[in-house]
Amino acid sequence: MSAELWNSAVRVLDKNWAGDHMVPSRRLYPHQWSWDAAFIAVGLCYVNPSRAWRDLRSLFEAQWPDGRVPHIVFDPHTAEGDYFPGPVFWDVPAYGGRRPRGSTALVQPPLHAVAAWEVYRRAMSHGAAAVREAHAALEWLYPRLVAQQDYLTGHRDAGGAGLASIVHPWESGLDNSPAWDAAMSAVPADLTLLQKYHRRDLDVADAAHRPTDVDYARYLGLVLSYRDGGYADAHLARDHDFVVECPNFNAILGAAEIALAQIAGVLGADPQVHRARAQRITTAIVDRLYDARSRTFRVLDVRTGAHSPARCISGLVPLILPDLPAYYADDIMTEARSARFGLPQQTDLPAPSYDRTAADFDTLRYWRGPVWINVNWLLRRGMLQHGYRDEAEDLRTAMVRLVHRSGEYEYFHPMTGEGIGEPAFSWTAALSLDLLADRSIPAYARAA
Ligand code: 9WN
Repeated sequence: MSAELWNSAVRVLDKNWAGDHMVPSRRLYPHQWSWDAAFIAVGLCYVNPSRAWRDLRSLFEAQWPDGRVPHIVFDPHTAEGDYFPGPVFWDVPAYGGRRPRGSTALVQPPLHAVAAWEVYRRAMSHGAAAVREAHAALEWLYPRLVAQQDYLTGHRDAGGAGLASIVHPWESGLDNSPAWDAAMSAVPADLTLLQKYHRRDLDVADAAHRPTDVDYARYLGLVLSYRDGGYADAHLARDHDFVVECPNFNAILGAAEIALAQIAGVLGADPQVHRARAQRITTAIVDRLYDARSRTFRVLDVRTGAHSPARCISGLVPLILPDLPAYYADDIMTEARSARFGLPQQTDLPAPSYDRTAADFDTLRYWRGPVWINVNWLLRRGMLQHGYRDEAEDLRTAMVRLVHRSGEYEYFHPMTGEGIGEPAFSWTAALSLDLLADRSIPAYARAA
């Protein structure tokens, strides 16, 4: 089983390589996506470390002067009509010597430092030239990764407590999650936008899987209002209609500082500053995103100060923080094992994206129920981090079994395991390689 899955995952990554970057999938996502590149690098480095570095480098070459790393870098060879909303809709001006309309203006979870560290620590098994390549790549990336963190904890600290706010559900990576419903209900839905603009996702994907028109109108409206303000971040909490702090996004922000501490150590820079930042982020996540009544981590609406009522997989991801006190790690594991996320007896599948017991649990619609490999990969990493080795191993085998049985799909039906969304999806393929190869306890275990 392992060899078969390994070979087919490698074939997916070969097919999706576009010369200097990887596309998430050929049909639905024909450009480069930010957090996809991080997940992809984690697995691609086993078979082609040079491509893993090239992909990360292509992404960071599109970094804005203010430090933001765009959520999509547009491929100039892809026609405008092949993806919506494309370059013309975003209308990003030229910056840093790059052509205009080269990227979006949103961000995604900053998993790249974690990915860079993973690619670096695997370079050893590829020989001396790969180690030299990895060292040079880290030197190039390090200041850029730091600038990314500074942007997120500076410009995006709309809540004033040292966490990053996201200003659009697309920034979360968990786009259509019920975690946004409460905050999104206050965002105007101008349905005439859908007469003006054509939803290309519905041409290539099943409407029952994709966001509703009302949600999509809100997505477009949020981009247009951010665009009208020149994509500036001043006064976000006052002027922007959607400003939230997400436990998944901020846990990755904290994990990035731990990885930066490791990278700084290799490069002779100061690791301590990163460890201190990681600690501050963990403390702020606990202070602001933990709901003591339900003993879960929730999305916080910065504008209203309210926690989202939805229990989503994003609330389990703070487990990746090594400094998270055991008390909270235990709560996350209780939630993960419960009927809401746990592996029910009739299936042996990884965790769904949303509470299985919720009345609006949806087995098909994007991030509202289906199983995704990337967030389960994060959850497993957190389990290893906090010593839940048996559960981590069960989750690893559940993921490998699922992808082997159903194929490298974008996501999976949470009851049957059937593959849905895009086939030949890059991060599912890449993370399968990592899950097949890596049974070790991560070597970054605890911030000293
Ligand atoms: C919008 C590319 C991206 C992922 C996101 C996933 C989806 C796009 C969409 O695809 O988002 O960015 O059309 O919904 O939700 O996590 O990065 O794979």
